[in-house]
Amino acid sequence: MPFSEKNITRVIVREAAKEWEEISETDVIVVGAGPAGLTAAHYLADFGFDVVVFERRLSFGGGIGGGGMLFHKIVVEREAKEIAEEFGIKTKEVEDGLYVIDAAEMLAKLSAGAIDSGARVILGVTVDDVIYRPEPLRISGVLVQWSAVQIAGLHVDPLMIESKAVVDATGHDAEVVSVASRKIPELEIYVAGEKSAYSELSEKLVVEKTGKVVDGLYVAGMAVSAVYGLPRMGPIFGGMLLSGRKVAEQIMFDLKK
Ligand code: 48F
Repeated sequence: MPFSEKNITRVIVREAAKEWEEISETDVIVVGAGPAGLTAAHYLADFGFDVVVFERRLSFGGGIGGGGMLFHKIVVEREAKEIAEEFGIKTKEVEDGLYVIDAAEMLAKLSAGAIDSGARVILGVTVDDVIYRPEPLRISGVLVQWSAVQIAGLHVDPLMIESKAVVDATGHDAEVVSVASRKIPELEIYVAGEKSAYSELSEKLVVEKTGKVVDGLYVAGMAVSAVYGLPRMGPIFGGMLLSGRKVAEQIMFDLKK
């Protein structure tokens, strides 16, 4: 079957450009392919939304791969076990109510679960700003840039993607909510910054506080702790899974109204 180099180039450029044209207007943008973002993307896609996940790095999983201080295991509590199992992740109860999961398995299966549900994941793209509209004041999309351009420090204007909802699942820095707070003061968002560790309390509060920050902008996962000044929890990940599912359910409720 003859082909030459030009065909390879054409296929890649044409197919990627086609997808970028489609995603220029999408239902939900999830920022960050960590545990919270991947879980949210899976449920949102299952609910029937067009979902794009932008991930800064060229890899999945955020903090999953590092386990606990590079020990390749992760803990989830009983409340989150069913979500892990829905992704086909094996869990083993090792202490009362605490289950251990292999880090690589969780990383691979959450990623596959999000993609198999129909979410698009685009790696190597950083979200560095938001689109807003007044009256009613709301977030209506994001600005994206190749991570490589940012790392190189090049002055290149980003592209813009419109959406009905944006999920900040960027982890400890809550990057999307932070930029909105800094650049759109009329939103009156105050990012408190996360507190030191109190795992049990944090796991509960992170789920409770997951949800809408302002119209069009939602927060899930560790970013919730950053926004609301909650304690951190360390390498127990049940809250991330529960938070990802909760934000998806809230967006479904809000967008179906
Ligand atoms: O940090 P991360 O894993 O966030 P998470 O889903 O889970 C937190 C846990 O890993 C752990 C913990 C709880 O058990 O304490 O830390 O809340 O994943 C966040 C992902 O977002 C990407 C980043 O590379 C990572 O993969 N990310 C961060 N900022 C941006 C981004 C950005 N501006 N644009 C695109 N991706």
